[in-house]
Amino acid sequence: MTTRPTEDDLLAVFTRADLGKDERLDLMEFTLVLEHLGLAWTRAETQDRFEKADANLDGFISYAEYRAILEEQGWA
Ligand SMILES: [Ca+2]
Repeated sequence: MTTRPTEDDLLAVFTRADLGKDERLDLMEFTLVLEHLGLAWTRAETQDRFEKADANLDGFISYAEYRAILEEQGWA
């Protein structure tokens, strides 16, 4: 991705990755987000980011948590 994604893009990426359609991402779905954003990480790095993104420690990434991690990492 060469340009900064818009809010619509970010929502589209989240929605596309949310295969369970439960408005939250598990680790596998989070991996899809990274692929959509063109970020290639190892399994260990992905797991580490996932755990950091999961602010309320429920094992899933909500849209708010997803937005927070994107901003914190400077991806959006
Ligand atoms: Ca969570």
